[in-house]
Amino acid sequence: MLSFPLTLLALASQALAACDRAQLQKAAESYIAAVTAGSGGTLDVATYTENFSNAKFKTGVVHSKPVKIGFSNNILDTTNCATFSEITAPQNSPPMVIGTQIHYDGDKIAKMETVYSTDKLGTFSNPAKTHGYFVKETRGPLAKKDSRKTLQGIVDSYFDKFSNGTIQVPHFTPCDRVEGSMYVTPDCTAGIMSRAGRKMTDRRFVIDEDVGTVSIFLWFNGPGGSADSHSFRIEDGKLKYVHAIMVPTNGKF
Ligand SMILES: *[C@@H]1O[C@H](CO)[C@@H](O)[C@H](O)[C@H]1NC(C)=O
Ligand SMILES: CC(=O)N[C@H]1CO[C@H](CO)[C@@H](O)[C@@H]1O
Repeated sequence: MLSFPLTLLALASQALAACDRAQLQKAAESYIAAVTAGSGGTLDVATYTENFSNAKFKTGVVHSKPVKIGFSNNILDTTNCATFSEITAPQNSPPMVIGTQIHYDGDKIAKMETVYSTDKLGTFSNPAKTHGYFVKETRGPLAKKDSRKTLQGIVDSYFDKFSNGTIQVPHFTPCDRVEGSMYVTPDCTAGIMSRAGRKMTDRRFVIDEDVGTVSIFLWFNGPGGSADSHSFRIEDGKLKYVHAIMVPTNGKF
């Protein structure tokens, strides 16, 4: 009888521990190590998707073989117990760009989603060029933090702009957008093709206020459109960098 409440207590303290920044940092580093090792490491993943298709973590495309990582960046969401890792592997065979959201339940991985492009798969995909753009960015912790609500609001307005062109998204000049081989600057919101009724659905956020960075996974143009990973660096309420990894699931985006 005594063991029951004790177990609950242990579970509760684990859940809190996993959402601690230091713990999430360690978890993100274990993920990067698993990508490098290629066997899935010791990670135990309950639900896994690749380009929004259900897949098996250890036998899917991305985590079944060692990946030669060129650059990686992790963000930590202590409110949602989640991380987002962005990886370039321009020297890998095949070259890849990878975005992975991981959602923790205590110290267990409840759900992992990976969107990846290669030199042959994805919109404007070009891992070598993407890598070159990513490594030039500056992304330290921010002195003045925006709230979660502000950060998510800016990202929502970016995607709402696809169906309502009059929406203005605050941004720096320059603000840079990287979409594979495409580099859009000094206005990173330039070229958004607005059309009434365009759908940007099933938005899943990972938000790190310390570095003003938001990861969003969504169906670009609705279910069956493109599996989409976008990330945004926001400073002082304005966009600074935008990244996109987009994989059309039916040949068009
Ligand atoms: C489009 O956005 C503008 C500016 O935010 C807003 O005033 C307007 O109501 C929006 N239109 C529609 C159809 O949602
Ligand atoms: C369009 C496309 O190639 N999508 C792929 C995304 O990844 C999954 C799992 O590796 C593949 O099954 C899809 O074909």
